[in-house]
Amino acid sequence: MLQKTMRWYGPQDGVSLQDIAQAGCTGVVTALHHIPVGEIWTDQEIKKRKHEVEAAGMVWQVVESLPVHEDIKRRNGNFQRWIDNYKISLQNLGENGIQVVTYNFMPVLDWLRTDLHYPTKTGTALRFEWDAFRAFDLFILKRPGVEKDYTTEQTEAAKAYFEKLSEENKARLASSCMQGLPGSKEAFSRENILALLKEFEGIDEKTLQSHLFQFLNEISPALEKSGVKMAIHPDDPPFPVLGLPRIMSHADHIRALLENTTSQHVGLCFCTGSFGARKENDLPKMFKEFGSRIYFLHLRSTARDQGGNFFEADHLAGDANLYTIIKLATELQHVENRSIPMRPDHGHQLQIDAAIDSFPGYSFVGRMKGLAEICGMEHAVYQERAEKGL
Ligand code: CS2
Ligand code: MN
Repeated sequence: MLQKTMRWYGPQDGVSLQDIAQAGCTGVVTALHHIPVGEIWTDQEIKKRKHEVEAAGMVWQVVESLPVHEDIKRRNGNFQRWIDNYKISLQNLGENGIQVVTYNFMPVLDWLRTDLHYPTKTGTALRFEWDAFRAFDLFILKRPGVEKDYTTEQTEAAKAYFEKLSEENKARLASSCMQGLPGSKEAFSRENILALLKEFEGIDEKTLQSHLFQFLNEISPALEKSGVKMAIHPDDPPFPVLGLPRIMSHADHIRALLENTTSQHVGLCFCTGSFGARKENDLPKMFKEFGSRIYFLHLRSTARDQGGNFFEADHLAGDANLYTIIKLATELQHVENRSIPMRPDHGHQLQIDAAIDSFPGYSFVGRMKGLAEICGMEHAVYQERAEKGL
């Protein structure tokens, strides 16, 4: 069976560990958000969090994220020091029995949506719309050189979109696109983002890819020694944005990762919602090809439209066929005799969730609904297997 988990942002999260346990989770996905990026996660701090989770009757199943310092992505500044620290953190995590680390290698931004409260029949969902995003880029961020990234048609459409927005909705768009990193309540500012983007000038897809592979090969001895597996989260959304390269958006990117790294401890966080936002990504095919290197599963669905815009659909709806993925995961677990950690990833914000101070996408009741639907599908898969005598 999949190991049922939910993300917990630590003591600052409005959703408590008891809530998560009551939802039927046996594990928690968490991170030490209070430790500055790059610094060592000490044995003491790890133990403190681990005991907190265990006191609620669960285990700390996966770290999400042990963030990779921007210097490592650029391979300049203090990158060597951050890599050395990273190895020590991995060692400390391994010694505490935490064996999966999820991270991403997206420069500057961790994830991006243009609307955090897109109304659906069942509450509100996170949405990404190209016109809105281009309007942000062109008329709010006013990124130097932005014009050359878009066609006249795209610019016109973004302009028309922007002109129709009320002042309040312009501010909403800005704050949605500039929210801070996971676990932080501090938003980016325009100046902030522009300065960070400048630091990545001249770094293209190939360069960023080679920085990722070098980083992973350098930490591989520490991974093997500590037993920790690195599960990379796909780009979210899986397209280049703000002129930044993206290197974990489709199957070719995954193949490149596996071909250029040496350790079996290098693997994937298979996020159906992120990969699924790109229509060429055939999720079942990808799952079959890369299954043995999937160390963590994020289950959520996205509904795309013709223009490549998407919103986060209910777990039983949208374009990702989660039933097929759960079926494939069940087969894989039997063949490989292992149990894969899974979290329902995001959920809708239901009316009742508004009363809880949670992070966007991490509502309690909405995620619990997603988890219940996932459990139902998994139950059906097992029932079917039993009927077939498997
Ligand atoms: C999530 C994460 O968007 C996703 O698929 O799994 O990327 C997460 O929401 C971000 O890290 C922000 O917390
Ligand atoms: Mn995800």
